[in-house]
Amino acid sequence: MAGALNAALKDRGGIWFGWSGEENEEPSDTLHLQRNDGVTTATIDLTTKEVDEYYNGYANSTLWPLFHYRIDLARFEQRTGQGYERVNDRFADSVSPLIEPDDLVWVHDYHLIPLGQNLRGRGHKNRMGFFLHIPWPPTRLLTSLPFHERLVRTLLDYDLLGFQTEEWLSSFVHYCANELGADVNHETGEITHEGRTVIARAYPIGIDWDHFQAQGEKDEAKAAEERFLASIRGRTGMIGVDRLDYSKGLPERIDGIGRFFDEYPESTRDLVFIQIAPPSREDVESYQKIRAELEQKTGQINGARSEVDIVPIRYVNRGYSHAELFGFFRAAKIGLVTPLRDGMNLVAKEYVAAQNPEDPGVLILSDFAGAARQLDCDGKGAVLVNPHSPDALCHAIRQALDMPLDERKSRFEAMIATVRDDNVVEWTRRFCDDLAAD
Ligand code: ADQ
Repeated sequence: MAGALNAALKDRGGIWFGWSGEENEEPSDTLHLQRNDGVTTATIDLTTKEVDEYYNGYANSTLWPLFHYRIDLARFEQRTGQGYERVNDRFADSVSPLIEPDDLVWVHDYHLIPLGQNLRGRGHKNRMGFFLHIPWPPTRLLTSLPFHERLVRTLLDYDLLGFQTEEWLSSFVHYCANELGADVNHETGEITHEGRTVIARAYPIGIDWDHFQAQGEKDEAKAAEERFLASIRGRTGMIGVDRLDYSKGLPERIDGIGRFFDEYPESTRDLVFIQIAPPSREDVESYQKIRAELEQKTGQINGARSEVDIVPIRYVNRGYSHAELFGFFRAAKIGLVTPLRDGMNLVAKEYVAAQNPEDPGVLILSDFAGAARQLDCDGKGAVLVNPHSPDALCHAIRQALDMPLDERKSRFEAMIATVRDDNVVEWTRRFCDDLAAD
C-alpha cells in the first residue's frame, strides 16, 4: 500500500500524513516534516500505550481479523476501541492546520476510518474521500462488533468511499440499507442518510507498472533470477510471496502442497516450493502463532520427504527488494497466491507482470482474493482455487505442471492487459477525479 501511495503523491503533489512508526513513553505533538524523493511527509509519534491500544489493539486485533472474516481471532475490548478513537482525534488535531480550503483529502484504510468525521468537526468543508484496502465484511459479521454503527456512521461524513471490489462494496451497501435504513441508488452509488449523501464505488487497485518494469531491468533482478534457477538445479520452481499473516492462507497452502507430494511422491525430484514470508505485526499474539504453525508444517513435510540433496519446501523468513522479487517471479514456473481473504493482493499482479511473454508461468490464485475478479478473465486467466481445500490446491498444481505452452501463453495474455492498464496511476486518477467532481 505504501508503495502505491508514494507513486500517487509523486505524480500529483500533496502531503502524506500519518504515524511515524516511532513510539515514545511521553506524548508529543511534534510534527515531523520531511521531503524525500519528491514527496512531503508529515508524521507524528505515538506513545507506547497508544501503539498498544490503537495499532496492535483495535486496528490489528479487532478490525483486521473481523474484516478478513476471522471473528474467531478478533478481540473486542472497550479499552482499545477508545484508544482507536483517541488516536484518530489526535491525528485530526495534528493534520488540521495543514489542510488548505481547496485541498482534496484522501484517507486510507481501516486505521483511520473516523478521521474524516473528526476533521469535519474541526470545520473542514473540503472534498474528502476514503479508500478501504481490505475487504468489507458481510453485515452479520460486522454486527458482532460492539459499537459497529458508531464506526460505520463516521464513514458517511466523507464525500466518496472506495472499495477494492464489487463484493466488498455490496456488503457495505447492504449494511447501510439494512442496519441504518439509508436510501441507496445502485446506479450512481449514492447512499443518503439523515440528509447527507456519500458516493460508494469499487476502485480495484493496481501495481505501479512502470516502476516494477524498471526494477525488472536492473542487474539485481537478473542476478536474483539466475540465483533462483541455479538453486533449483533444473527442477520446476514454485513460489509464494506474502507478509506472514493468517489472512494469506500459508498453513493451508502448505497442507495443499503436502497433499500434492502424497499424491505424487516422485515429484519431490521435479518440484521445489519456495515461500518468502517476512514477519509482520510481531507484537500481536495471533501473528506469533501463525509463524510457529508454518514452521512446524514445513518442518514435517521436509522431515518426511527430504533427501541428502533434496529439500522440497524452502521457507524464507525475510523480505526482498522489488527487483529481486521480479527475478524470483520470472524464474518460478508457478506462482501460488492463495489467501483465505484479501482485499486485492498485489503479489498476484506482480507475478504476472514479471513473466516472460514467450514462456510464462502459471498463476494459481485464490477465489477469495479481490484480484481473482480481475485475473480470472472469464475463466481463461489465472487458475482459480478454493484455498481451504488441500485437494483443490493439489489438482491446481498438477494442472499447472501439465499445462502446455500455448495455454500458458493465452492465459498470460488474458491477464497482462489488465495488470498493465489498470495500474496504480490509473487507480489514483479515477479516484481523485471522482473525488474532485462536485
Ligand atoms: P498487503 O496485505 O500487504 O496489502 P499485498 O497486496 O499482497 O498485501 O502486498 C503488498 C506489497 O508487499 C506487494 O508489493 C508485495 O510485493 C510486497 N511484499 C509482500 N511480501 C513481500 C516479501 N516477502 N518481501 C518483499 N515484499 C513483499 C493491503 C491489502 C491487500 C491490497 C494492498 C493494496 O491487504 O489486499 O492488495 O493493501 O491495496
